Amino acid sequence: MSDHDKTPRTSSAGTRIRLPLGALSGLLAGGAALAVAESAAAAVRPQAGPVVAVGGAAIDRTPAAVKDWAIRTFGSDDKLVLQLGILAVLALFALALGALAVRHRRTGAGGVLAFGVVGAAAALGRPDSTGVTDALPSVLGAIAGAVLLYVLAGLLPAPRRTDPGERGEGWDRRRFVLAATAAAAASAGAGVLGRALSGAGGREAVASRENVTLPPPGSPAPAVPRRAQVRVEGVSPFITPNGDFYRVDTALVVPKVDATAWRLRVHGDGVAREKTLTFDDLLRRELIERDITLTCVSNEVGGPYVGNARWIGVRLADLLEECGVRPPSKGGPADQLVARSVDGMTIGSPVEEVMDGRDAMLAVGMNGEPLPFAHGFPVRMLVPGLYGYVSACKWIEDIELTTFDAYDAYWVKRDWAREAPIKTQSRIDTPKPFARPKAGTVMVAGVAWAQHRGIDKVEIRVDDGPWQEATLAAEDSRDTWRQWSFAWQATKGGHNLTVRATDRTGEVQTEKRTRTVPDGASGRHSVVVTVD
Ligand SMILES: Nc1nc2c(c(=O)[nH]1)N[C@H]1C(S)=C(S)[C@@H](COP(=O)(O)O)O[C@H]1N2
Ligand SMILES: [Mo]
Repeated sequence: MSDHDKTPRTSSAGTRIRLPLGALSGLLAGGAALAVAESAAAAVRPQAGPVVAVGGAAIDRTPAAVKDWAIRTFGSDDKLVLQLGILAVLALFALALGALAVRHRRTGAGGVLAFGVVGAAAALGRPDSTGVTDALPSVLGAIAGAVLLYVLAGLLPAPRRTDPGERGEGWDRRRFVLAATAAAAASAGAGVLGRALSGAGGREAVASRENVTLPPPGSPAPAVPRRAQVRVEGVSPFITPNGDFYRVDTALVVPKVDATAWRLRVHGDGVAREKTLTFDDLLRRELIERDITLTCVSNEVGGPYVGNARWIGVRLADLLEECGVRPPSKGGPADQLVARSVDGMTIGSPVEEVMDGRDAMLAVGMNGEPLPFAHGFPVRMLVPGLYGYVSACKWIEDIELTTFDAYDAYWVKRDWAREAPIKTQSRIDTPKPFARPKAGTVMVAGVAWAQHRGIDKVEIRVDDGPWQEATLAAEDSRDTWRQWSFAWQATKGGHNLTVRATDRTGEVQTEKRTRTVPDGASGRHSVVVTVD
């Protein structure tokens, strides 16, 4: 062994690995904190977990424009991206706190506790928070993480070697590796346990949904006209299957509501007779069955956030009348109906429209089955002709009659319009953008909608040519979209196809492009294709 070999090599190696080992300890502590917190949340309430709570708080504070951008960019994956983002940020902080703990054990551990406070505050601040127990997951997780970081940091190699001969001083590699491995295994175990528990949490809800038998509607919908569906490949199906129906909501965890424990309360200004209804109360009433096309205000021109389903439910206007509610035009004091969901969402609809004779309903069924959980089981509201954010409250549990002056609902507080009838729109489903059809007859086809007004005409323009009338498919109802097709004699080269619809009030879909905020996008959909 040369002299050189006697220099404090192991010690400097020990010192050099202190920082990465510290960071690793931070990561392990963060993982343990999350695993404990999320499995505690699974046992208490999935929504109380720090990731979901912080994510929910972030969604509520996201400016409309950013939310819009997120929906546009990530589509239905927006919530997944948000949660991965939160995890990435947490991982960075965990690494930093671990590195800090190398020198300052207490401060590093204290930092982990501080994150617990943030998670707890977010959970308690959620509109659906059920009380102080919601803070528990974050607090327990943070304590576990802080203790672990403190212990692991204590097992790191000592900062400086005085005697190079003493190999193991301050650095018990075996104990560190053991502790770290045990921590990782325990975290993984807690994570698995959490998953199992959260699966069990919704068991009553799942059973209650399986036990629902929808009674036959007293007022059935007529069969969809056979010719409502154009026979052109690439056009959306006239009825959107539940599995393909777009989903837009703020829920990071889909609420699983037990229908047997569910109640709906109707109260507020001008409600002479308050009511609290059970799910069975609703099923015992006369049910109506209607085809209604639902649209999201965040749908871009040509976008996918529109779907058509056959809904079964209770006429909302009848129920309100039984409670003594009168619309403003008949002297009622309330002009706004605020629907509240089990997850704290508030959606405000105009009482006048809800009671003007249209088929506003409390829906219990969608395309022949109880509402899917993601679409509002056990009960959601629908008002034909209004965007979802002002009409279609999912997981509804409370209806309050009030005024637009007195109360701003969730989205209105975030820059969206108080009232938002659906704008007349049309979309080219086929050909797809940048398609390369062969010259000759090319079928252009798609959908157009102006719910509760109806579609009377759809026209197509090729490049800067004249508007040419498309063939309308049969109309199902004026509350549904309408399909159309156009046999285009396509000539070689690049072409731009534009569509516009005219609704039954005679209004032609405007070419003026607006953003989705505050009351829905306007403008015309066009598709660029190259004909070979
Ligand atoms: N509880 C609750 N209901 C809600 C929402 C929500 O975020 N939470 N989003 C609304 C919006 S913006 C739309 S467009 C429709 C979408 O309904 P769907 O997801 O069934 O298509 O639900 C509405 N109801
Ligand atoms: Mo929406």
